[in-house]
Amino acid sequence: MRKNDVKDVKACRICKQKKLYKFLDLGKMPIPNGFLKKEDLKKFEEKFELSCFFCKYCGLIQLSKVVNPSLLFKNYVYIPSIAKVMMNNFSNLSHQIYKEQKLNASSLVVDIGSNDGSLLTFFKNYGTKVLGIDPAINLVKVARMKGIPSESKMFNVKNARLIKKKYGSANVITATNVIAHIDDLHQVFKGVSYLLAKNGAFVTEFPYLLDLVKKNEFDTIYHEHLSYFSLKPWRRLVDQYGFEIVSAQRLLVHGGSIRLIHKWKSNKKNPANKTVHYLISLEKNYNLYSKKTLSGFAKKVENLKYDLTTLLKTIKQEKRRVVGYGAAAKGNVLTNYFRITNKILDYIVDSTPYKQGLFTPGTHIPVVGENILHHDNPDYILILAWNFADEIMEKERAFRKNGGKFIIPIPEVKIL
Ligand code: DWN
Repeated sequence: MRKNDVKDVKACRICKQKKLYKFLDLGKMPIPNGFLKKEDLKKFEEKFELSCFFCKYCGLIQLSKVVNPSLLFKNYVYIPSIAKVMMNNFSNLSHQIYKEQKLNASSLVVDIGSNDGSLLTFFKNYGTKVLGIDPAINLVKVARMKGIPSESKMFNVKNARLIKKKYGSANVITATNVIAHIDDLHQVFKGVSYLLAKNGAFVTEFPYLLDLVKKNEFDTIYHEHLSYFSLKPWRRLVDQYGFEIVSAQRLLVHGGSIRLIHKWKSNKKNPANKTVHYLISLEKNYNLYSKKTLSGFAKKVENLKYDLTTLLKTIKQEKRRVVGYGAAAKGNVLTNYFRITNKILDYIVDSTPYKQGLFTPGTHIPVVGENILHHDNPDYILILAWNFADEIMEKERAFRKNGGKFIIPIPEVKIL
């Protein structure tokens, strides 16, 4: 491992305090989207510690280590456009923002972590100007081919200045499932403060910690996600930069997320304060910020590990076959931590072209297209992309009609 491949977190990312308490340790494992080519299977595979701190001062949950982003995001295989659920979410988001922010053809929408341009395509179809920012060169090329202007950069103050100089201020800045991936949150907010127009809106969407803890979604904890946000620490961060939350909505996507719209603070009455206070009260009533709750979460993970590995062992002893569905980053965390390898899952089905033909990191399970499943007859499908279970079971309803059974691992092990 090279010196700058990983660094220790010594202070809280939001409040800079050093009162950090480790409550979850998933051991060392490879990066979750580090899929391997066949010829690389015998090569040494770098593994990085995956454990979580709780900041006793502001409440932020964060990884104890930061893996160099160039190892994680330079050539990225995750695209949101595979899942209908995600595209519906982007459609709703763009419609809501276009209307509420009264956007028009002269408006500029900048998307931080724009991936393959899926979200911006909806804004472009409304006629607004769009610009994507993403470090993944491979996905920026895809976005450009779709007619979405995109810059292959990390978002920070320096690049915000370059963007403003070239494209002007942004009427809307969106950041969906990306803020949690960024180590220096203060750089992001300084960049947003510089780039956002005075009457602009900063729209963020990320998995909500209250859902993660309540629904045992431990496998969404991985090296890409440096922070796990809840309203209490998040409000502290936005407040530092002169923003206020003017809308807060809980969403079902990714196991439970939250969409927040931020505007520059004004002396106008902010009706969203009630919702923000309500959500923070939910967090406190659940004792989200207590060692007892977080240690209890770690115990629930061990129970889940016992339940699923015992079920799979029984299935294998009865000479029956199991395959996985959804070569998701979260699936690679679950299979690595539970040691579910290619000895248990014959393959994992995934519709993402970039993942097919590759092998999962650490567990070396082949990733195949749906057609392999449609010509095969396994007894069970373990849905690793459990956040899309309904969509997947609907798509593969013939499998169940032929007597096959689905296993859903989260929030608890269920056979359907
Ligand atoms: O933050 C992140 C979240 C938003 O998405 C990224 N860091 C990485 C990524 O995490 P993930 O890989 O766990 O995301 P998904 O979207 O839950 O992965 C689902 C996988 O399942 C994808 O590889 C696509 C696949 N899939 C499929 O093959 N057929 C999904 C559906 C719905 C399908 O029908």
